Amino acid sequence: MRIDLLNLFPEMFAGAFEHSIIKRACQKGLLQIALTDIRDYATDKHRSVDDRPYGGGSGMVMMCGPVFDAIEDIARQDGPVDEVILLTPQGRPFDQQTAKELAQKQRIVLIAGHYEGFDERIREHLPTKEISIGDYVLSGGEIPAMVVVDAVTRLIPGVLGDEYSSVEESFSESLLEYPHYTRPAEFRGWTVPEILLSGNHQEIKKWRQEQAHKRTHRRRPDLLEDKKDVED
Ligand code: 4F9
Repeated sequence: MRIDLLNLFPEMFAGAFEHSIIKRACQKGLLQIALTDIRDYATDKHRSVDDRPYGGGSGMVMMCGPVFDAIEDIARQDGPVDEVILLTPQGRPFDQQTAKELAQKQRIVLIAGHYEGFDERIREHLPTKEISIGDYVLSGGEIPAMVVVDAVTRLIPGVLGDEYSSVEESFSESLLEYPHYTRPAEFRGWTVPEILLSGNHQEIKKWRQEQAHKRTHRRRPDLLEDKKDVED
């Protein structure tokens, strides 16, 4: 899979993709990340990518020209683009289901803007989708783009090793995680639940399922409601 990231601060992404699972996915050739600086497509001597809003008001707006030129240029490179996505607070709320859908694609383009937002003609006339990672305002779309890359990368076939078995996932999906423990069995007088030391794998599995359900019910009942919708 190839992910193109159009943005104004490519340096922000440097560290984010050089560790752990994303790094491994790139090394294995399962993922290719291409950063494009929108500023490279500015046409004036100040390399402007934003301008004051028509109608007045505070803040700056991302201009059409550099974004259209950048998109059209990268679309000419490599294979066809399956999806162009703007990261904005107005977008579809990002969730695991969306991540799964994106992980099926061969090539996606994520556009991370800055300033007050994009000129409306970008969302109207580029074939884009919009994704929000949550109801809060950030300084720009860079961190949301990193969130999407991380969630999607984990779902590309072959990226995660055998340690994440599909059997385990089938019940934990859409539930919160059960409690985890590691050595020592006693720390400052606090012990690990007896069952986990029992070696009885069937009972351990049952206990974990119960814990995951209890925790989800208590903290995120909305997740159980969602699940019911799917089953109905
Ligand atoms: C984008 C917030 C996606 C949440 C982009 C300011 C944003 C955002 N999800 N906030 N620019």
